[in-house]
This record gives sequence, C-alpha cells and structure tokens, in this order.
Amino acid sequence: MKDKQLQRGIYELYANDPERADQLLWGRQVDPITRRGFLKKSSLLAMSAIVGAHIPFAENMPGGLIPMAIAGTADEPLTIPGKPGLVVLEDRPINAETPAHLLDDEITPANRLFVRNNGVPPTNVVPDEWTVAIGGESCEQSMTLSIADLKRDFKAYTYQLQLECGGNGRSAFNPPASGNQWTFGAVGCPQWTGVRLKDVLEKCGIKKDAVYIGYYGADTHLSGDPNKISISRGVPIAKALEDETLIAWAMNGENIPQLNGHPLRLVCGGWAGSTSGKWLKRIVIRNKVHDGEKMMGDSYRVPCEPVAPGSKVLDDKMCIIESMPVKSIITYPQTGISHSLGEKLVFRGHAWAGDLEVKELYVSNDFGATWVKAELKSPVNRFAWQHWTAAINFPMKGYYEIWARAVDSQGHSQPMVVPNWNPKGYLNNACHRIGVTVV
Ligand SMILES: Nc1nc2c(c(=O)[nH]1)N[C@H]1C(S)=C(S)[C@@H](COP(=O)(O)O)O[C@H]1N2
Ligand SMILES: [Mo]
Repeated sequence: MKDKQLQRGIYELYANDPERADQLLWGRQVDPITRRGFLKKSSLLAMSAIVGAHIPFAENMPGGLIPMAIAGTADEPLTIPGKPGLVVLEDRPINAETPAHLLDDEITPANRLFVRNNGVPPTNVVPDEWTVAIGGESCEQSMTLSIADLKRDFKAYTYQLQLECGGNGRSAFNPPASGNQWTFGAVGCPQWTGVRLKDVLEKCGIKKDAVYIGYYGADTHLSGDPNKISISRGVPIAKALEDETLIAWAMNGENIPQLNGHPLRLVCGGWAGSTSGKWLKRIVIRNKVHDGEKMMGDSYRVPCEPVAPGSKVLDDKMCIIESMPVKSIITYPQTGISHSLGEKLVFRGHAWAGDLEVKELYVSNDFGATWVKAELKSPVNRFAWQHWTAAINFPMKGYYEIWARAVDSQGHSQPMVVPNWNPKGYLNNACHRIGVTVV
C-alpha cells in the first residue's frame, strides 16, 4: 500500500491537511464514517486513483467518507507476548485490540482476545494460594474461598460469553474522547468455565436490601500507591444472579491468560467489559449502587438522554452503562483484498446484542443503498455472539465496500454513523465496513 504513488496521491488529496495525510500514511487511522476528513465528491477521481480502481457506486458515497482501502493500513511496531497481531494502543497500562480479520474464529482463542488494563496486573500469581473473599453490608455471612473450594463446593458451568469494552469504537467520536482509541477490536467471545456467581452469593446469603455487587482485583494502581485502586466496578444484583454470570478460572479449557485475569475473574457476558473484574480478590454485596473506582463521573456512564456532541453534561444526567448495544463485525475477508469479477464472494463475521439476541444481519455492497440478508446462526447460549455469512455478487470491476448491519430482537438496528456522542466515547455501535477491489 505504501508505495510512492499512493503517498503522492494522499498528500495531493489532503493538500489542505498534511497532518491528516501523515496520519493516514504513517499512523493508525481506522475511522468509520466520519466527516472529519477532507474528502469531497470532487475528489472522487483522486480517490479512484488511490484505491487503484473505478468506484462503481461512487454516487452513493457519503461526503467525507474515507475509503476503507486507505484507512487503517499502517503497521504498529509494538507487540505483546502471547498476543501476536494485536494492535497495542498503550503500553502502560497495557491496552491492545484485535484487528477484525483476526477475530474470525467462532470461539475467540486466547491469543486473539483483546487486553484492557487500567492498572498493573499482579505478577508471580500462585493459583493454589489464591482466595476470593465475599462480603459487603448486604452479605449475611462473609466467606473466603480458595479456587479448590470453588471447584469442590460448587457446580462448574461452561458458557461462551462475549466481552466488549464499553469504549470499543471510541476513536470515531467527534469531538474526540480521551482514552484508548479503540476501533473495532475491543471485543471477543471465548468460552469460560467457572462457578455461578449466584451459587456463591447464595451460599453466603444475600440480604433483602441487596441491590448491587462490586468487585476488587489484585492489580495495582499505576502510581504505585497501594492505597489507590484503578478500577472497582460491579453490576445490579439481577445481573449478578443470572445463570451465565461466572466466577471463572478457565478460558477455552485452559488457564485464563495472565493479562486477561489469571487465575480468577468475573465474567458478566453482554455488559460493558469493565464489569468483568479480572484477578478477582473480593466481591461485595451492596445495599446501594456500588461506589467503587470508575463507577462515577464520566467513567462508564453516558448521558441518560442524547446530547449534542461536545455538550457539558451534568453529573445527575449521566447513567451507568449496562447491556451493550447491537453490533457486528466482518471477520472474513480482510479489508483490502482483490477479488475476481464473476465469482461470488462469501463474507462472514459475528454479531451480538448485549442481553438481547441478534435477529437479522444485512450486508450492502453499494454504500448502504441496498441491503441483502445474511445467513445468521443462533447463539450457542445466551450472551454468546452469533455467526453470519453472506455471498455477494459484484456487477463490474472496481472498488467496493461491504458494510454489515445487525438488528436486535427488539428491532434496533446498528446505525451507519457514530451514534449518541458522550464525553468518554462509549457505546459506538456504528457499522463495520471493509474495502474490496474486484478485478
Ligand atoms: N481488575 C481489573 N479488572 C478489569 C479491568 C482492570 O483494569 N482491572 N479492566 C476492565 C475492562 S475496562 C475491560 S473492557 C475488561 C477487559 O477484559 P480483557 O482484558 O480480558 O479483554 O476487563 C475489565 N476488568
Ligand atoms: Mo473496558
């Protein structure tokens, strides 16, 4: 991609904004549908030159759309052990996302699961010595359990559960939101094994006034201050008591990777990933909404009612994120491929909808003017993502984009453009798209 002609073309196209050109060429830029770019319809010829092909449905392209073929192709030098191919967004704390084409597996393998850390993970973990304490003002009988206790005294369950960071898609908000600039890859759906949180809480006894649970992990604050906690979140008691909410010790039948919470973590499938506490040391049953670190202010909260982008939002007008919205990704083929005219191309990916199911998935090859229905599988269990495939024909040679759009069981569709702006850039479920050149 980064040959001389492309470079020249991009600098020409972005003559008004050389910084943007630099960013596209040398930095990471996977922006879905944004008006931040400087592309105009009048630049279509230049755009065709850059993607290296005629664009048959060019008249449908929204103004400002940056072709996927030139977005997000730059290489990232950093890698983290055990997670080859993940794109490192930050190295202290470690945050890394998975490019969409590496999320093609139906069950996300350990080396493909994103990492979202707020602090410094514990080292030298000895699983045999690990304990989790259950307490809090709405707990009848506090208890401390080893992993052996959990395995011996409770029934183990295995579910495939989707985990998506509340900030996945943050990079597309405008005005921009601070924090890791996740694009599409802060999501995965491994298979988790552990005990039901419900069974453990019920063994301790849940008082009538219980409304919430909160977690504490063994990771330490970035500052090194032992009195500071980087994150301590939780879920309402109803979510805590769902059959699929687990205290898990295994992922895909093996130890959970160190960066993903070894030796013990909570998994609250379908909810903002921040509710799934890693390196789990303590759970508190609360008689009020848990007030741990990152439960207040703009953290994991969005305006209760939509606001104009850039608005200042009063604290009492902010609501805690719960179930994640309907979303999908295209995991095959990888964006940028060439395909022969006359042959159908089979696309595939996953779709999920938090607590709900995905009912339909549509794909478009003409910038959203027309849509065809994909084949969509049922989830293997509640809160697991669903797989879809769609075979697409192309009418002539040229550059195309495939857009995927999921609709949940209540009829909510993914939006084409970035939805509800919020101060920290959460819950962007805009459609994923890839570029295909038909030759
Ligand atoms: N103890 C602890 N738990 C945590 C975090 C953390 O930093 N510390 N990050 C949370 C956030 S914001 C997310 S999105 C998920 C990410 O899980 P993963 O790193 O296994 O993908 O873990 C959550 N649990
Ligand atoms: Mo997150």
